Amino acid sequence: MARLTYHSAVKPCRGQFVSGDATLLLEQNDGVMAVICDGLGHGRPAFEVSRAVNAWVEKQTTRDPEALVLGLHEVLKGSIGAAVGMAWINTTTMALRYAGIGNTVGKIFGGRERSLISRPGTLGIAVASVRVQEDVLSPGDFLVLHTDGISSNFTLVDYPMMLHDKAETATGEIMRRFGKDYDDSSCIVVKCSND
Ligand SMILES: [Mn+2]
Repeated sequence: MARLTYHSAVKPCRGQFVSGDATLLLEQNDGVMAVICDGLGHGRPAFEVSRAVNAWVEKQTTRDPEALVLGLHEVLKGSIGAAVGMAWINTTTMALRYAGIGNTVGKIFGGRERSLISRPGTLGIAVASVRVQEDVLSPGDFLVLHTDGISSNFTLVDYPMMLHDKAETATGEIMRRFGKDYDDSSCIVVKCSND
């Protein structure tokens, strides 16, 4: 039976002690929620916004990405705003639902590489529309969510061993190989495997 393993990492921009990026991985009931967040700017104000995103998502009962994104947009009004990408994966069916607003990246590497599409905007400031993208993870697939502090155009050619690595190793390698020094960076890797 297929199962999920996952890992995340966050690193502050050079010269900062706190990160404006945050990640959240929640295993609940029949699924796993993965949220990646980039509070606008750097330092303490960005840190506070992304912390508020995590705190709010954690206490919600719905795991519907569209409802959560729209709810966050209301919660963040008056703040500096944030880019957020979130995926809910059903651990029985491996069905995935993704919604994102702003400049975060979602990709699935594996037998077939595909991108998860975020809509333009900034949560708390302006959101034109939300679209939920659906997919299904198969054993061997790696769901990768990251912020713009990681180069968005890396491929398996740049990291050929990824599909053989554990989620934890892949997270560290992506941060190390493709992270930018002068931006907060964060990454989530969710691996679907058969073992
Ligand atoms: Mn950023």
